[in-house]
Amino acid sequence: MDTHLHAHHDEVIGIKADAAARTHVSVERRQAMVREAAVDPNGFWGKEANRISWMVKPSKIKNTSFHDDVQIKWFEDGILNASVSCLDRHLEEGRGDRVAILWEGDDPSMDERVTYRELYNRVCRLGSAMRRLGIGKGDVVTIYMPMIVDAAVAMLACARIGAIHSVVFGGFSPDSLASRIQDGNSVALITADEGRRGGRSVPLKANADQALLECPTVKHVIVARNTDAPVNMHPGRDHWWATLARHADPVCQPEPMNAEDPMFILYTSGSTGKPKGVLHTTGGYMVWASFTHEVVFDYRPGEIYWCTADVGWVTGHTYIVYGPLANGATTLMFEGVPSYPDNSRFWQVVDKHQVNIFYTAPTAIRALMREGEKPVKRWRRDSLRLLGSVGEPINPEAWLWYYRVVGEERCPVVDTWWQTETGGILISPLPGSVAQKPGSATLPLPGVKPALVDNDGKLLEGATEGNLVITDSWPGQMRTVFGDHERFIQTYFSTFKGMYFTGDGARRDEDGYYWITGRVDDVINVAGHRMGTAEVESALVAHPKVAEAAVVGMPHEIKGQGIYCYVTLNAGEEPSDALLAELRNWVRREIGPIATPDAIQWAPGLPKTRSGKIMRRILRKIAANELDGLGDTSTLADPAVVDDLVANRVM
Ligand code: 6R9
Repeated sequence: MDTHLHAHHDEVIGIKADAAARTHVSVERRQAMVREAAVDPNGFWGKEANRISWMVKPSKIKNTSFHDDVQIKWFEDGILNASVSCLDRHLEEGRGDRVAILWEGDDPSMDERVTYRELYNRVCRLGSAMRRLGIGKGDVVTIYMPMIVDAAVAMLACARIGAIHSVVFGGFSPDSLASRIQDGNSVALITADEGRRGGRSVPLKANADQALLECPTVKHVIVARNTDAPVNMHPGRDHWWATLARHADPVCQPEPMNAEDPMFILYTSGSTGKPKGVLHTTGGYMVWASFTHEVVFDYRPGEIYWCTADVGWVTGHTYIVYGPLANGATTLMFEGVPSYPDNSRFWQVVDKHQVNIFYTAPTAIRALMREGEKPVKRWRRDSLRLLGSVGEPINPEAWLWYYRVVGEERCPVVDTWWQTETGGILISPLPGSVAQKPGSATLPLPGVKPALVDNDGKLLEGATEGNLVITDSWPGQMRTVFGDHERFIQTYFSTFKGMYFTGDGARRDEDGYYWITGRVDDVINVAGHRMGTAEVESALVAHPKVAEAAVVGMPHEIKGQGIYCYVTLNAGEEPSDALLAELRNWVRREIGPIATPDAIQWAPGLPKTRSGKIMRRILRKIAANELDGLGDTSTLADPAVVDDLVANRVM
């Protein structure tokens, strides 16, 4: 990990008077919430549960244990449907004409405003159509969509009929899509003809067709028209969305769901090669999404809120779709990229739609920072009042640039730490009630109990550094790994007994502020995308000329981490530039463009212990060009391989 991320930064940016005056979570209210959530979690979360709609209100609130056979139940006798909180309720309470989704196309001349009433109608028609196809409660439906309104409609329609959605990022390859469909036993796939990003098209339907060759469980494919590109339609299996919707019943009764019924699966990388299906249930997730969206972003009715993530990631689920819609917000959905048509696109969109709250990733901030202030200053940005960051540690330099140049020192910055597994934000300042320190996610939200432990699981006190764990449950927590509860317990609750292990390391300072230092496992974070090094390794060794591969993260100016690969070829194969290019493309094709290697080094041998374990610590150091601290190499089977790797490091 980049050393500048560790830079201790003592600057404290106080609570801005202006921000404090406008925020409704005052210092006192925050303290009261923290106290109440700690002392009386049942009382506190029982009350917060009222922020969403229930068919039957829960009487049991918290029933959780991180010990032995981990049990996590929230609101367990409550009955609800997530789509009702996001749609019906707003219609009943007179918000039907408010814009729910403000869509901005990749092409700057394209946009669309969808009111809560229109969204409700679109969701109901798709939900009815899916029911007609025989899809219902508990069925898994994979969604492989571009960033268009229909992506949110598809998610909500699944929620409405009780189907479990599994959104797969539109940038993933056919193989990655297929393995996620297979793992979930999906019965249906919702996709589009094509997606568009940065002026280029993404052949989603063609990718899906290829993936489906290996997915016999999928009986129905629903295809949205987006670019109007010609696609193959497989008779009996494939349906045009518009045709289904035209003939569908406009009334679609919401499926009554128990609070602990599954709501969605989202695949995420871990230390092994196989992505995990993180499973979230209905009640706790919705309460957490709504609560955190309101208090962290200080959301006020009527405001325009923009999260630049993709719905293929958890940030898109919780902070583009469910959190904002549960709160009756206007959520901006952007199809494009920050650099198209030029590097001022974000700020042009902020002015065009008068965005008040803006939430993006450090990698985007660093990329824009490199282009200087001019593209930012071309636009006014005077509607902005709050800025957020998510996805990876934000280095103080980027934080300060975001705060000073983008926000003109007027907007608090919320650096929000969380994970796919946590469902929503766990550590973040609440604007106006927590003084900011550039580079720190600051303090836990009410009801969140982080701690630091050493490698033996001993709790560390005071200002220190260690493994970040959470010692008690919060409503938005994942409940299991889909189809593999043993793996859930193994991954998250066995490293440190009785605690949820995040996989992250962190430092805690004298004020109790948390500074996340990055992953302590074999997961790397490339431009905010989480990736298991084992996934890239297995893609590489699948190539016929590759004997062995080891992949590590390396510091990268813009992306935070880049992908550094050590590759050993089969006997008789010769390294060449052509093979290098071929391997890069191979990984892109196997996983997707986000996994493209930044560096490939030919390694005649890899540093291994006598028992055959690859010493990744050494490989990380070489990739980072930290050649002085290679440590003890005497336990290696063949110490000479290290000299060769050092002499031939690339970049
Ligand atoms: C929401 C999301 C989770 C991992 C997490 C950590 C890193 C996310 C961060 C952050 C430092 C922040 N991470 N937010 N690190 N500061 N504000 O990104 O989920 O894709 O599952 O990634 O991302 O390493 O463990 P996910």
